[in-house]
Amino acid sequence: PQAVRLADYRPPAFLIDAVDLDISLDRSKTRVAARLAIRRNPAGQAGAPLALDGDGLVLRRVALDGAPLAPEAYEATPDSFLLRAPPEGPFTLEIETDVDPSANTQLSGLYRSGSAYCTQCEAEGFRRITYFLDRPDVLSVYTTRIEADKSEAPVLLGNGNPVGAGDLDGGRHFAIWRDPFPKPCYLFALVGGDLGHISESYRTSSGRDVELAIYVERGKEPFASYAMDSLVRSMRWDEQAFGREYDLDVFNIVAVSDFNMGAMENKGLNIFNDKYVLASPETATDSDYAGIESVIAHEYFHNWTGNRITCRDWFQLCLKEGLTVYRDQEFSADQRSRAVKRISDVRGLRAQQFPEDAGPLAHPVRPSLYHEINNFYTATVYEKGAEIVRMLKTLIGEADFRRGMDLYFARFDGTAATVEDFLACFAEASGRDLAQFSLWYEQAGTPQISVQSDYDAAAKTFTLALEQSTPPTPGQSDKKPFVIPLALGLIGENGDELTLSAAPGETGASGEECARGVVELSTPKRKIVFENVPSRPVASLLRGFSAPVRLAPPQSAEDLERLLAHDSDSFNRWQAAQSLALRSVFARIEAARGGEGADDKAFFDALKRLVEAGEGDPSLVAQALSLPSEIDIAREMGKDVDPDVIYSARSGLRRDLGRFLAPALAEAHARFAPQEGFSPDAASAGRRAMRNVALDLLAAGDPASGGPLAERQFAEATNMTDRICALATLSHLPGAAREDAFAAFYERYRKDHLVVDKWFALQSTIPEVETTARVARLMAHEDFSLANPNRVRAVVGSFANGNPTRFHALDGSGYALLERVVLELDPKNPQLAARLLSALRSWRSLEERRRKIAETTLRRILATPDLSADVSDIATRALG
Ligand code: B3K
Ligand code: ZN
Repeated sequence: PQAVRLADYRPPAFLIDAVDLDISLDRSKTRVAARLAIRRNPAGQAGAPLALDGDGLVLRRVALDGAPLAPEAYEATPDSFLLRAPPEGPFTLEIETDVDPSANTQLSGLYRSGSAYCTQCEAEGFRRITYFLDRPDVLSVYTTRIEADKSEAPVLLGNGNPVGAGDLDGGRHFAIWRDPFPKPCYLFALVGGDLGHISESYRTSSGRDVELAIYVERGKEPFASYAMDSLVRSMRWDEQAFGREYDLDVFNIVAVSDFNMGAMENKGLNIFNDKYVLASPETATDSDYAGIESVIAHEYFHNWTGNRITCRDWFQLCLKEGLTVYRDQEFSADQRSRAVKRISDVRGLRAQQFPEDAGPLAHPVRPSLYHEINNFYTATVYEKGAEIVRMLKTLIGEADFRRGMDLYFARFDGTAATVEDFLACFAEASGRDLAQFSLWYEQAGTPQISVQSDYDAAAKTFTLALEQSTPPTPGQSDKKPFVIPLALGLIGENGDELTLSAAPGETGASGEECARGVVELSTPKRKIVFENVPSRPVASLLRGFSAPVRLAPPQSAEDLERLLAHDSDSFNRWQAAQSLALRSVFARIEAARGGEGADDKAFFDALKRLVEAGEGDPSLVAQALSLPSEIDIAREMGKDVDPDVIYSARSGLRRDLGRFLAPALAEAHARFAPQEGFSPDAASAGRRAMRNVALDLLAAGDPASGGPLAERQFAEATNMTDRICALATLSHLPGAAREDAFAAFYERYRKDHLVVDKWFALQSTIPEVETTARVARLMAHEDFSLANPNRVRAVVGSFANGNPTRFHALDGSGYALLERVVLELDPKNPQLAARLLSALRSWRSLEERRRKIAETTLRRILATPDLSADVSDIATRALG
């Protein structure tokens, strides 16, 4: 396909003010009648023909202002519709198309999930339903009439408010929905099916009543209650934190089992992957509960950031996604533990976005060119996009940030906006020039900050010499300096927090910087001198991960130990533990090559004190004990990565740590045994996290005692977190006990597809040679299907992204498995196939032998005939 460039943006030549749809649902032949009220855009190109987008459509009938169109007046293919000489004044175009929902395996447009009809239109699925100006800057008011067999689809849902319904002859019935808020077509949705639901009334802060409902597969209604609870809390939070109220009479959520991503924010009718709706203590883990809470919030928050204010074009995707991720992260932080939430968000950013930014698929948060927009729903656009919003708030302060948001909502409500529009509001609210700050949207790559520190005991001054640099990324060889907010503090000898006082003159930090504990690095280098420093301090840098950067070089072990014991910033205490663990892993790798071994005594002692302290937040202790993953370690290595070497070094650390801490861990495992009753709240989840990290380390240290302990916990568990964690621990211990546990788990949960996904996923990540064959067997299992994205991700996604030693096996068997699946899936569901293939995005950082096999694999895939735009785009850029 053609490259699309931001620089080529032109306003649409036509606008579509109103859309009337009449959709008659049928399994294989759904009739879509669209009546479009069109006029020329005064800001668009004069005299242009009307070119509508289509994708695989069958045209039945077309009429202009009520009269059938002569064949020479238009040109229609399945993928386009051209009206050669449209009227100069406003006109009505009626178009009737046929679509086949049953044949739609791409899960884009109108398709069937189970026995229900549903839609997914973002980014370009509406054109698979009817011919349209399928671009986000064309906003229309929609009225949708949906007709279906009443027995097959008693529930008929659309965008906006319900305005009519009735029975028809022949067992058919209809419902009419009207959405008064102009919206782009990517926010269109409909659902028809025989669904159960739960409902609740909500009164907004200004006293409007809203009827909330969540629709699920019949019989699953009780499992939607946590999602409903999350929705109500999200609605209240958005009123309080951002002054945003809901605006329709109803808000509906529908859970479906076949969905390409997490969920979709269609106006008034969110459609969800049921993984982010359904939960019960028996079937959902704490991280499932947290995921439901955040995705429900995310989609709800889109009502203002995405729907009321949408994007002018798809290059502006971060305008709604980065901002909405920022909002959902803040919501979860307020509902749970802010520190734990920050740690888990940063873990996610480093695991997903950093590798993307460091490899061939790197792109700016606002890209300037794409071939397939569906490949840009990335960690960079979403998670780094959220970090930019967070940095903006850190730089201008909370009050100006809120004023900027208010201005943005007031000024751009009802429009399709740009990143420039957004930034202008904050520049105005804060009086600050954000021109350099906007580079965060333009330049890809993760900045690296190096730090030299020097303590002058005679002068009692402490000097920090900071330097930033950003590596080249595809299409961007030279980088300008970013504006980087660096939150910091100084920890004195006794572990006390020192008051920052800057030396006067140009090397000083400003009084405001000192007071806030945030310095700004906006030049390539900056030297800062602090005075009145009584003894050599340790700098706690990048507190709370105040910017998406890498800090180098790592601090000394002694400094890190001081931070781990004393830093007032919980994030940096956790970071110190991670850094110490990384040091240990690298020392072990050196030792295996004949270098000096690791001396972990002080590190292990510090962790022991944490475990034994027994006070404070167990979830933070659990985070400190959760060692960097193999993927974290590979990323820190950066080049010539050998996953086998990483695996054995990390396993060695886990074994030694488990042995060293064994008594403390056994005590913690017992101390945090389940209490009466189950609560998904953060405090209870923290207790379970601590208990399970203890179990896992115990078993790593001594399988002979840890194994039976895990077996017992597996058998006696009263919730899914404890059960699946026990199974995960067992999964690393080869033998009959493990296979028995997997069999028992399957027997117990075989009817619950979301739990069966866990069963598949866990087996795919077993770090043993035999696993690749196991994965092939799992793909032949009666419950496996390429048609269900969750299942494919559970088996193949988990293998490719969560099992580094097997996926990167030296015999190429892991890549061969991925290649086979990608090519088989591509004709059916290209979006999913492309997503799976991006598991190879870091191939260049591998050691030579693996690098060669990965490259050959990518080249072979790219040479396959009839590849989708999605997969060929990923393969091309990965090789580029
Ligand atoms: N906006 C959707 C993502 C659509 C992805 C299309 N390939 C979900 C979300 O970010 O809320
Ligand atoms: Zn989103």
